[in-house]
Amino acid sequence: MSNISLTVGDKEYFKGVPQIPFEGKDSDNPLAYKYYDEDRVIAGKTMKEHLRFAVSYWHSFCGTGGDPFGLPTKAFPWLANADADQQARDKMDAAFEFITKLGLQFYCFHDFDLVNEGPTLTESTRRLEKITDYASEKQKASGVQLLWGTASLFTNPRYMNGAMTNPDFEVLAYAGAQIKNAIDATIKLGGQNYVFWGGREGYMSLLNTNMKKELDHTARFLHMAKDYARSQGFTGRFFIEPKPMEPSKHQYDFDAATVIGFLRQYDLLGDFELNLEVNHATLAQHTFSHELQVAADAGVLGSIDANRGDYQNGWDTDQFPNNLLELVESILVIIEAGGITKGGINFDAKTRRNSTDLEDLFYAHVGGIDTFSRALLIAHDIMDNSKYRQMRSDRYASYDTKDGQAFEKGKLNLSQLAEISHAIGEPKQTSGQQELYENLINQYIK
Ligand code: XUL
Ligand code: CO
Repeated sequence: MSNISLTVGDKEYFKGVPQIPFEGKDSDNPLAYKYYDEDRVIAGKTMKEHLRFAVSYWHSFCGTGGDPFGLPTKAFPWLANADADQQARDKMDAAFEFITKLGLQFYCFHDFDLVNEGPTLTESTRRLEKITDYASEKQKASGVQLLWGTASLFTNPRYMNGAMTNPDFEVLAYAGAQIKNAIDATIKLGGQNYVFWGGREGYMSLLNTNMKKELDHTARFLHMAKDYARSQGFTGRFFIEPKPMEPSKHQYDFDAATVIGFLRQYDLLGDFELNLEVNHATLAQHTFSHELQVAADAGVLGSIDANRGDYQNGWDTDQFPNNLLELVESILVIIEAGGITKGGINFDAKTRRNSTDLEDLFYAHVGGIDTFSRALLIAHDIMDNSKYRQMRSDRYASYDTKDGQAFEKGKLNLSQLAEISHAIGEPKQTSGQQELYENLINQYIK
């Protein structure tokens, strides 16, 4: 059972929704977990420790269903009070009720998810200080923790030309003030990580853009943010979240490989890792497992934003994850990388515009949590009981002995490679057996 206690104050927003129980795969209760059994131990860790699920504040408590063609569709009761401080507290009551009813451990926020941005920087700062006092109390009472905090440097019109990359120093300085506040809030709430997603850090047209200057500024900014956070005692990780486009035409943090190159170039590896999002991988024309593999191989696999895109649409639909095969393939990579240890799985996903019942928020999370849980069980089964790992290492067996091993160890030069090949002649053909691998994965989806 969850060690998270339910403290909802005197208001209950999700009336009639109980604490979500685990009932197993034969249950037909839509408000029960079929696969997420938090205390079940797999490979020495509980499911809860493996998965480290987080609820994202922005979609679930702030996202009211507006889109470029239509007005909001969702009248969340916690947004009804016009007083800024009271509305922020109501929203937080709803958030903690929701997270504790799901039995989850973590949440994530942007600064201006917690509070509405004020008319001045001073007023925004005051609002944030007030709500983070309240969040401290709610965290203490419930046991819910902060997985990561971040700052919204893309919503306000002042950032239309970028934040850290803005051609105007005054805008960059404002972004600095905002990030300082968001880092302070994260530290105050014991946040385990801090995220940078650069929605406007890119360009719409190269004609008016000095790319080198903008990237140099970004690196300088990230060093400043890291140095400030460390000086304030923050020991967590910083994550960069790659995304190729939207809202910018081209974003500098295009994909995992691009960000790793940037971090290496500007001496930021060591403190910074990646927060990878499924739908962002899709937009970059990669599979999610590709992005995970690139990060894992560079030692920077930090955290996950869980959702899915739409294979017919070219934009960021942020749907709740339900593609089991995609997640099994992804979790195979995560297991080989040693798991998600410092980050977690944050549901950066929104219910559809026409999913307007409060229960829909629960169905969406229950479904996403169960899909990840089921994928975790299947992936471990594949790793432990199938020939998958062996098949893949056998494929490279020619590098384990003799000349292949000498090549890997750097003991052969190009002339020697040529001599070896002359002696062997035409290599024998070896099948890649893709279909066999695919069948094996499918066989374990049961
Ligand atoms: C946008 C996105 C953001 C980041 C945090 O596509 O994913 O919500 O996760 O700023
Ligand atoms: Co995200």
